[in-house]
Amino acid sequence: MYKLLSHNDLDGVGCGILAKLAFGKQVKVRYNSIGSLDREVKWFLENDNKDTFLLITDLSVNEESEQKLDRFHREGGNVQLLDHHKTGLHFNEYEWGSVIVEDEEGRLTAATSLLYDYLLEHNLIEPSKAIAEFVELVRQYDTWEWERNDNQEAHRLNALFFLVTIEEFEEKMMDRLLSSDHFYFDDFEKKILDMEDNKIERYIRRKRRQLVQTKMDGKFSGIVYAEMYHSELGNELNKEYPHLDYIVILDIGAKRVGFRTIHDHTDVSEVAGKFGGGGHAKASGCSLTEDAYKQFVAETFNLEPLREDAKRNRYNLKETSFGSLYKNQMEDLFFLYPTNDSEWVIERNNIKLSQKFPTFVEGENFLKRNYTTWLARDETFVNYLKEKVKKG
Ligand SMILES: [Mn+2]
Repeated sequence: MYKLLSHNDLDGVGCGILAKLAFGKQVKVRYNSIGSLDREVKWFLENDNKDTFLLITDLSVNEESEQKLDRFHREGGNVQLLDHHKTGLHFNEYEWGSVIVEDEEGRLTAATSLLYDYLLEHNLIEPSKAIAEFVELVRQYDTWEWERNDNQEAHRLNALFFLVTIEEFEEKMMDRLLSSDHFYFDDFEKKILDMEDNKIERYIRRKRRQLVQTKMDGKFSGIVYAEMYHSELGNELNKEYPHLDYIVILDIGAKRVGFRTIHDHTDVSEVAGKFGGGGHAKASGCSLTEDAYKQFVAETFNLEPLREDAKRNRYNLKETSFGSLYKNQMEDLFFLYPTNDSEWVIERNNIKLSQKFPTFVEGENFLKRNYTTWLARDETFVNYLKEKVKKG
């Protein structure tokens, strides 16, 4: 018999699917949150048959379990831990531990891809194209490579994972991987995934108009309240407002704060660390502590949301030799234009500011960060130019 303890996200469940394909009825699979794994390990060591082969994937155990598992192994028990998180690298000191963050070709790994390699290596699974494709989608999703490759299939696989129960997902995927030459979504799945996409799009459009801007430790961020779709939202808001260093997502009900960035110059695990949280450079989180509440909720509650740049302009466009007009809540007008020596300068209500910028983007960032401006509509632009001509 085999027992698999795995994570309860797509990558963890990908491992469960592979294990069931390999071992059929010979494996029992349990999915865990990070917090519940050690309880399961304890239960296994105290109650399960000593001949059962224990596989742990996509998660690491705590020190106590680590020692118990090592004793179990030294006494002849079969255990294998496979993980791809940096924080688990010390398990490589054990014969039963294998933590690989990058493969030989320098690609980031996922637990599902590591388990597939492991099963192939030990001749425990029949290799197939469909399985390899599924494993690759999971890997790209889990490592965020899908973003860079714009791999929508990987993104949709994760969306489907959340739309159905884990049992349904396992069953559907196993049927498909066993019965077809390639991985695919069926018509029903495509339909519900399209509906889900539309829903997310509408949700994000609404949230785009609720973002408030704030500054902390010299970095600019946009704050939004949201209970759902944090990755998609973080991604879209970062793209819509590139002058912000990162996006703060507040889930008041869950008392959680999420931080997301798409920029290499900002590490949001540092931001979360200030409030006792942690995570990755591009995505992190912390509890809504009193400090975090003060910083992100209380102090920003009365701010007006950022306005989006005018999108249907024909005349007032960005980065033209003619200049671009911006506006803020105080009805100040800012004109950003290039000079002859190809520097960009700004006039605020017709008075030139002392700052000069080597690029349009730097000029615009300055405007948006310091004056919370947005690109004015054509109408405002035309009136502005008329006034300018009148004044000569
Ligand atoms: Mn993973």
